[in-house]
Amino acid sequence: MPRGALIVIEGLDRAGKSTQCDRLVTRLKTSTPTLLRKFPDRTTPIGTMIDAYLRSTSDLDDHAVHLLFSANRWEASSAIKAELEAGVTVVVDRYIYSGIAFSRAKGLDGAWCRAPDVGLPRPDVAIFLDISEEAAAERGGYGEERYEKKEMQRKVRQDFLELRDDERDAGDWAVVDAGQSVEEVEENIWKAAQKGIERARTKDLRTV
Ligand code: T5A
Ligand code: NA
Repeated sequence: MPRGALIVIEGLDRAGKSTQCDRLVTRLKTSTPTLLRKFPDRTTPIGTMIDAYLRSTSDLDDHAVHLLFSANRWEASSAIKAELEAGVTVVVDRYIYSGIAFSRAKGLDGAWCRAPDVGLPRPDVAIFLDISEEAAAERGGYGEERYEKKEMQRKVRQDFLELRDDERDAGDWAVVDAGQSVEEVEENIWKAAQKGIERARTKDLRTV
């Protein structure tokens, strides 16, 4: 049985990740077993601490919260591996690239940020929904959580684009213009997802 593909959707806050993950999962499900996962997963004990931090009801050192985000991925990692091995395609709403980009934007060292995620299942494709901070800010609900500020989002976008250019990740990335209509974005994500599905058909799962 062929393994499932690990497809990651990344982007700035309000880029449309959740909207598009739902559409992608619905579409994939018509031909292959597919599951959606989201990070942070706010339902676990670690996720509860992250949620309190993001909603500014608790304060944490930047390094400590970075490690919590990574630990929140590690909590799910063996389940994700088992799902992929069982032939289930897993679509993930934010993953390691958010972890690195947001913490680097706060001034943490890049190599230090990468280290705790080393060994996690590596995406077959990471699809980055690119949007200007201005366009993202105009979308509903912006400004409620800790990182939803223009200056922070500008730095995070820069960081995401640097990650794309980093040779360690370059082959895995696809950039999609998220400023288009929901339907246009969906179509471009669908095309990019095929790259990951093809990779999963022909190559073993790697680690970060
Ligand atoms: N974080 C996360 C870290 O710092 N480190 C980490 O390791 C991880 C994993 C929470 C925060 O945590 C940080 C990053 C974040 O700041 P989150 O829970 O994923 O992460 O929260 P958000 O990214 O803020 O998620 P949102 O749900 O707010 O944004 P989405 O999912 O990108 O956007 P979505 O689909 O909900 O859409 C937002 C709005 O835009 C509209 C939608 O209808 C909705 O109103 N919209 C469009 N409008 C016009 N045109 C389109 N094409 C549209 N698509 C959607
Ligand atoms: Na979301």
